[in-house]
Amino acid sequence: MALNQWTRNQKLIRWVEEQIALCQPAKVHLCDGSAEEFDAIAALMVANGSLIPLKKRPHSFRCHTHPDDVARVEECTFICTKNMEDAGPTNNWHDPQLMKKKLQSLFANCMRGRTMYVIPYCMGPIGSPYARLGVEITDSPYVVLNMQIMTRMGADALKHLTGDFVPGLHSVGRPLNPGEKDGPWPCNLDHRVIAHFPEESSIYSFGSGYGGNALLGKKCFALRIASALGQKEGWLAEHMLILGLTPPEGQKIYIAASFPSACGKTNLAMLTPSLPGWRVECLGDDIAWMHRGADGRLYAINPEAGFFGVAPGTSMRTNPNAMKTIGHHTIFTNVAATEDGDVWWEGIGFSPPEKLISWRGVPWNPSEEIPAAHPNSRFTVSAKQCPIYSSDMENPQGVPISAILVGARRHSVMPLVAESFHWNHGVFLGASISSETTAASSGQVGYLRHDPFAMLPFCGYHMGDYFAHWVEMGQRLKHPPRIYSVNWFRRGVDGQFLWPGFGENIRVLKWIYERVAGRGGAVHSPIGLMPSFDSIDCGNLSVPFEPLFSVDRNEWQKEVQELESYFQLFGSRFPDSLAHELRQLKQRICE
Ligand code: SAT
Ligand code: MN
Repeated sequence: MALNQWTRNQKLIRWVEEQIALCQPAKVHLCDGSAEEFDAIAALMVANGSLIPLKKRPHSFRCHTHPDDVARVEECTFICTKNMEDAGPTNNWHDPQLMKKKLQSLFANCMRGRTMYVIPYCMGPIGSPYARLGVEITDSPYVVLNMQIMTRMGADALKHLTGDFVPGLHSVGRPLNPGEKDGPWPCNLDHRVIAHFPEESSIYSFGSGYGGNALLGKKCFALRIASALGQKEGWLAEHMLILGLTPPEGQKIYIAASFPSACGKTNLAMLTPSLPGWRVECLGDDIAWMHRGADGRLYAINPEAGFFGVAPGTSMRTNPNAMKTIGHHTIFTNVAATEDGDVWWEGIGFSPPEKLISWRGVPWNPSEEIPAAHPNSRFTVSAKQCPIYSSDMENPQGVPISAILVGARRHSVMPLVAESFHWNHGVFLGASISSETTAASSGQVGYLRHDPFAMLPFCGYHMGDYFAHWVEMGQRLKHPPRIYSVNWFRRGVDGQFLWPGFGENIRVLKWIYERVAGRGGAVHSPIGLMPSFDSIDCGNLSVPFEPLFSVDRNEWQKEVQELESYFQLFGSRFPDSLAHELRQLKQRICE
């Protein structure tokens, strides 16, 4: 189909024509998002060996990425603003003009011998006043299939694409010479660049085929670009799941919760409560866009339509809803495979069969003690397949948020849960988050780093301004949600987790529910309000209360010192109100 029959949007036509001229693809495919299109592209990939159908799961596939292209690459991710200051001290900054020059030369002829796919998509329910449109151009058929699952992609989005949109250009960065056969997982490891231009809301990604670097609707648009838009326009784009929580008797509330990548957002979003009568519904597992409603409450939509979840550790014990979600119509990336056409990963809940194909696509040898599935292996699946999917996800106005959780992975210091004294103290709790790193980003795993609101890799502007924006949002809300810090990962002296987590996390949610309803008991601690011994329903769980909630003054003095030096990074852009919270904390700790 000709471009001008596909759309009448002149800006879109011009932009696509420019990218064709620049990238010189062999063919152009204008995506319609249909099931037939998905099947045809999947068939092409199956034919060239890059996608393998799974006999045991209807309409599902597995695939492998290049062994060195398995996670987000933060060191290759840039925020390009005219003034370096505006990207802030936590982002890699690049001069926009110089970056554009570099990109022009990287993208020149980069799609030679390949098909260029043009993907129109909508982040958020189509027609919602809070939804935003994007178009991704890519030469990766894997990206097309994933975008079809992860976003509202295709003809419907295109109908709404009459005006502005966020353009995103992606290439694996490996042009093909005439007669050259494509490799199994093309990428260009030496020239990876994921560049964001928040001042013009555009994205360029070169050289990587991994999800978070290549599915541009997700982290690039829905977090980095959207957070910068939100700051300008008065809303929030956050790395948060959204869930609905209904008690045995009483009203449903909605909760948003931030945790760094691979710290259990999907598990919490799909929680199966261990307490009878409680119900959790899933509205999203990764990203929330939140705005002020006319009633002065904070409302959230999930801009995504699917889950790109971490496979290892997912089992019928830890997340039965996820296991049921991925029974069909799922793409698995970098998992291990069984001989009879199924998938396997560490922590799936049963031993591997004798013969297994590792995530690298070769027979797995258990004696080598390297994981069969990559620790950051993923499943891509539509949210609608989740047994506790909530149709509230399609509500164009979003859902009112009663509580915000800011979580981290900390083996010590942070208690299971603490409630902030008030909004600014809650923002302080979010700003103070540090977490142990995971395999979701390339680099060392398990070291502690500051990760405010789990947004360190995703905030598209100066983090000091981001804190100020949070403070300001609270001032504009008549009924702001309560803010809680949570940590499921605290360990005892024996090195074992103190809290069982997963379905038992409902006990923490129950306490939060009761607090929100104005009933639950709490005691004052220097770092926030904590459940009193009898206000958290531990039933007959044998968990040690004291070590889960203890506030060690020595540890906390060090934490305060660390925060004092970290917050200096933000200079004059660090809000006074948070500096005040830090001073107050110091006083309470030293009392
Ligand atoms: O970056 S991804 O979207 O691929 C996954 C994550 O790190 O949350
Ligand atoms: Mn994430």
